[in-house]
Amino acid sequence: MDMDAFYASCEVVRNPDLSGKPVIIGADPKEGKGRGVVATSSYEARKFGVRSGMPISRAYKLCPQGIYLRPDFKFYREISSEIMKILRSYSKIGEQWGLDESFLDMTQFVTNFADSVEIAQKIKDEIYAKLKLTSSIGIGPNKQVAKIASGFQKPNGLTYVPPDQVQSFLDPLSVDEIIGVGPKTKKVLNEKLQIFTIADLANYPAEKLNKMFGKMGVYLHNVARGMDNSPVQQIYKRKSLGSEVTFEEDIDNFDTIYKTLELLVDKLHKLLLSKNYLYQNIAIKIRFENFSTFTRQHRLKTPTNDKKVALQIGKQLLKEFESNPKKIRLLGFRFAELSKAKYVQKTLFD
Ligand code: TTP
Repeated sequence: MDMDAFYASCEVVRNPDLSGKPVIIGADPKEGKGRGVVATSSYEARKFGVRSGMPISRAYKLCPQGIYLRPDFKFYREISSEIMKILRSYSKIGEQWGLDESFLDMTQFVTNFADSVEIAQKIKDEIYAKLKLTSSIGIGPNKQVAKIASGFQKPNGLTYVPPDQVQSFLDPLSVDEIIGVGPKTKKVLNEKLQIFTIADLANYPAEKLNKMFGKMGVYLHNVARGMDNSPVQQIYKRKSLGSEVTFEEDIDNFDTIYKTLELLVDKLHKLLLSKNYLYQNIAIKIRFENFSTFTRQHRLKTPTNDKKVALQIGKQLLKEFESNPKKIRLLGFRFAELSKAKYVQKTLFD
């Protein structure tokens, strides 16, 4: 189950006047001069080309008439816990991803796959009745297929992939539909191996994938053939790894800030690897001399343990503060939405 345009939909619930309008959640666009990115947008805003992760200045160019709101995580968390409560009443075996996604293992409640379609519709109806939010559900014989199916007919979708149709469902899809295949892996698959669709991947020799990607290659080969044995389990959604530095003296030199960020990322990344975690969310915290404190966070599409990505995002999140004339008192960094790594990805060119 994956909620539709989650943050934006929550805002519409709070203020029904926004219904049907292009709502964009993220940084302040400051009439096109704003920094930072789009967290999400309503489907109406997506018609203008607005997408998650896009610079807010670009979103503003595409959709100046949009309604731009800063995220209110506390509110989204409250709604999220209502949703998860509803899901738990259908199955105790659940695995929550972020605030708005969850896998449910329905094995013990159904005698055949088709039964779960009816249950999924009930879940969607109950979420809508109680919270006025639409969700999309995918049903399949494993998590990978269910997740891809959940995004297949968004928004307000319900897609059922019976076991004997898994391969024909997966075949035409782009490789980056697979959990863990981000832009970098997609690029290597496309450009080096001429693999574009999941069918291309399924037909590619397993040994070659293995050589190129290590354990990730085995994973790719299996999921392209519809195989995924990973259990639905409670992941470490509440866990995070963070640290803060209060400077001896307040500073205004951003080179020092970035160096400090590097040290924090380095230290926390070692810890992350030693605990075999992946992160999906990065947050920074900055406190100025007058104790005004700001946090910024960025959520990745898929979990990773890549240090470079962490540093790059951390720097990006800090950028908007560069122009602030006040001195800086404290800097914090946090890896959040941690999950256990199921496979260890080699660097792509190993
Ligand atoms: P998603 O489930 O990826 O997206 P969504 O719910 O906004 O829209 P849909 O699934 O219908 O396409 O993300 C869930 C929330 O996480 C989203 O509402 C906002 C947040 N988010 C970010 O903050 N940054 C991002 O880059 C993404 C992708 C999501």
